Amino acid sequence: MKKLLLTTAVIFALTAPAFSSGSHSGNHDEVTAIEMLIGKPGNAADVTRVIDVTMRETDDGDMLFEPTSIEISEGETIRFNVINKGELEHEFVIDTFEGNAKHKKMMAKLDMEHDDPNSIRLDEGRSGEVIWTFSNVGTFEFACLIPGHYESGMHGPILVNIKTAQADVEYSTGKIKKINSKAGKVTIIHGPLANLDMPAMTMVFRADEAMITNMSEGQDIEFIADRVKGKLTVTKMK
Ligand SMILES: [Cu+2]
Repeated sequence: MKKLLLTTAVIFALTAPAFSSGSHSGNHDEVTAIEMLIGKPGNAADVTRVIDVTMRETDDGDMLFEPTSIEISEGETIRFNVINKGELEHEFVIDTFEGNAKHKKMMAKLDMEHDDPNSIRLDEGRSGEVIWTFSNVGTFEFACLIPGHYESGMHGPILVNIKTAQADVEYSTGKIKKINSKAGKVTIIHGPLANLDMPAMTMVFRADEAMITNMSEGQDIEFIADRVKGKLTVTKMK
């Protein structure tokens, strides 16, 4: 009797995984355990950048993500702060185009609820996060795979670019024309700004207090400017 029970248990153990992977029609479960083409689950401690993602419907019956496309440098670990500002349930899934297309097909048959590290599903008004390390260069996709939502506009490309070394940013030359320390602004007659793709001209830049203290009108400088919160800012000077 004992022997018979044991045999039954063994048969069940062998059958169960085969059945569960069959119902998922593929290696859905295994995929998350290993590194995916798009990268791998990231650690909160490694986050290099935060990207806010909004999901909502429009009055015209469209559904969308904001932003509509995402650009990332190879190796970056991103915290996606995802918020559902719509009135329906939505999800944010990142994968290859093929992966999403396959998943979408399955979802059309059965509205599965994802709980993989590369996705988050949110009820209306809720927010959550996905932390992901993009270890491979390529074009990937973010999407909502709830039936009908992709077709209503809920998808966009993720471009993972080759990493450009910070050391490659060249200093530009300039002459300080005017300083407005109160407003944190400085007018510089400058040469081309290669990293910003800007020709030589005279422009107003932001600069923090410490930077301005080291500046005087008429001074020749070498500097690096970048967009900080949408404003052209002097980030380095020598
Ligand atoms: Cu959706």
